[in-house]
Amino acid sequence: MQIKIRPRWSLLENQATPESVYHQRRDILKKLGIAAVGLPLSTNAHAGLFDFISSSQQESVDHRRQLSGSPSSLSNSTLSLTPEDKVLHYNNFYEFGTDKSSPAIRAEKFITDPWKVTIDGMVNKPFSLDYDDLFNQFSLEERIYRLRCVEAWSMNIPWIGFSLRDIIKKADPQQRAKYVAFETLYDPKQMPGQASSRLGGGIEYPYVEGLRIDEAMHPLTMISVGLYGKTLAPQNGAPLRLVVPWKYGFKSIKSIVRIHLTDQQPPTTWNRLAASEYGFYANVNPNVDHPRWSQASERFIGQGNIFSSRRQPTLMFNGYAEEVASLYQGMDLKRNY
Ligand SMILES: Nc1nc2c(c(=O)[nH]1)N[C@H]1C(S)=C(S)[C@@H](COP(=O)(O)O)O[C@H]1N2
Ligand SMILES: [Mo]
Repeated sequence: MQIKIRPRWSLLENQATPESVYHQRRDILKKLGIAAVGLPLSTNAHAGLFDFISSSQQESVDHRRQLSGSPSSLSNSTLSLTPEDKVLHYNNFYEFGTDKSSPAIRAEKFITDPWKVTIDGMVNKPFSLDYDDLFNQFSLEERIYRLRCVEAWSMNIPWIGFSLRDIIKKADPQQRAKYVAFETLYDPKQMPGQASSRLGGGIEYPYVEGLRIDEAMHPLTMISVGLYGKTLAPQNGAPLRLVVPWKYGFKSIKSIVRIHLTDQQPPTTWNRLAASEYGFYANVNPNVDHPRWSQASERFIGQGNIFSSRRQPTLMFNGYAEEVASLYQGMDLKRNY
């Protein structure tokens, strides 16, 4: 059993969750053999405008695998988490259609096992991982992160996974590698949005994303393989997706097949589509508005119904400024949006 040094953002979870829930949660995670490193959650809670959308969804079959041990009810009773049902039914995954309810329906039969993801480019030891490697080769931990979509809604999600840097280190990166490029699966037979420009929102596929190497190596940057105690559902980017909690959600690319180290800043899907609206950095920033709407506040998707929906202020770097602001020292964040 490895001992983890808990960073600042993991310390205060017991202040955010009722104590009984907190302990219950720890017990469950221990049984699952997963290390829990939480983050302080603020008093947000309560409903989102879109609750009625997800509650009107038809229930689809849940194919997700329990990650191990007993059934997990972790934090379901915690107000500050976005309910699992909403994480599963309110999605952006344009490969399966552009409206929020489509991915859960259209991705239901998406094949995520077998899977192959390749780490290559400017590394000394390129390698590939198959489906089982994702769950066996890295020590999984749970992390509750905020997710802030550029469309000004947000969720708090208990992800399971590991730091991206665990993968990168294993590949022995070369000094000249300055960026990391990511690519989603290209398979129009399975992904109807890739076969039809109308369904897929006019995006050029495969979906691609990128990070600077220091962003990629930051311990908060995560590869997620699960949420709410189970493997990811296809609509959330199974079997593996990126989670960069201080950046707008579109950086957190789903269903990854390639991680490529390079010395050039890689193209990114939303920047290609509308460069004036979506930059390479896409750091959450309440002081830099989207050309068409304010980013100063967000609608939190929580428990409850449409009548109790609420807005909350958006936080600089989505609440992770203390951890990541130093990465951007001296940079003009209005120009590098
Ligand atoms: N391949 C791919 N990854 C993607 C997207 C997408 O359309 N395709 N949408 C992004 C956007 S805009 C957001 S907000 C998040 C949503 O993740 P979730 O549906 O798991 O909440 O996924 C991101 N990753
Ligand atoms: Mo998004």
